[in-house]
Amino acid sequence: MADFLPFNTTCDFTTGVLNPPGNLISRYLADMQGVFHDNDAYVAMMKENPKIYEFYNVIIPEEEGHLQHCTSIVYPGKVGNEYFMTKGHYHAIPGTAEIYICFRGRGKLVMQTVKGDFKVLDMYPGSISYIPPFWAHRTINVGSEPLVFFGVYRGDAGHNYGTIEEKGFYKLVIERNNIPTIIDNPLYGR
Ligand code: M6P
Ligand code: ZN
Repeated sequence: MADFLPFNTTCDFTTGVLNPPGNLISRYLADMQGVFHDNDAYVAMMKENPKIYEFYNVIIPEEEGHLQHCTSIVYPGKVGNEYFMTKGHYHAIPGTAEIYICFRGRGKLVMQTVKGDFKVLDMYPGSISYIPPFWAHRTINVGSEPLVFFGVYRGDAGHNYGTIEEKGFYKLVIERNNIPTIIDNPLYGR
């Protein structure tokens, strides 16, 4: 690891774009079947298949001593009354934490554990959110501009999407009377 040389990446705080861009992953609505609770709204919106979010991963070895880091951009919008959001994941090594620093926009960071704990934090420019070991995490854009944030986590943490894909999150964030509102997920476990 001592052979790995220090380097800079430059981030545009407004757009979240990294230079060099590293590995850019874009997720469109078509990549998120079964993620949003209103399937009729999902099907109707698939005519446009909008981009929901994307993230720029700095290329780092997937090893314990390293730190993966990336920027994410979640676009504003809704599927039915549910805001655009990330898929969400546990880490493949579940006992590894993560930090998010928000640069732009308004978000909700939804977190849960397999034991049943649940927590939501606000994301706003300057917020530094700590996602402890064992907490699944998803980010939701509840504002009208892109939600842009930086994330950093242990090099070998990896992503476990399966648990969330099978069961979902315990709660959803929907718009009700123009206000982001947390409700029980009617489809949890189905
Ligand atoms: C953040 C980090 C990444 C994650 C990305 C998108 O940038 O947590 O590790 O990949 O958000 O979230 P997801 O992997 O759940 O689609
Ligand atoms: Zn993570």
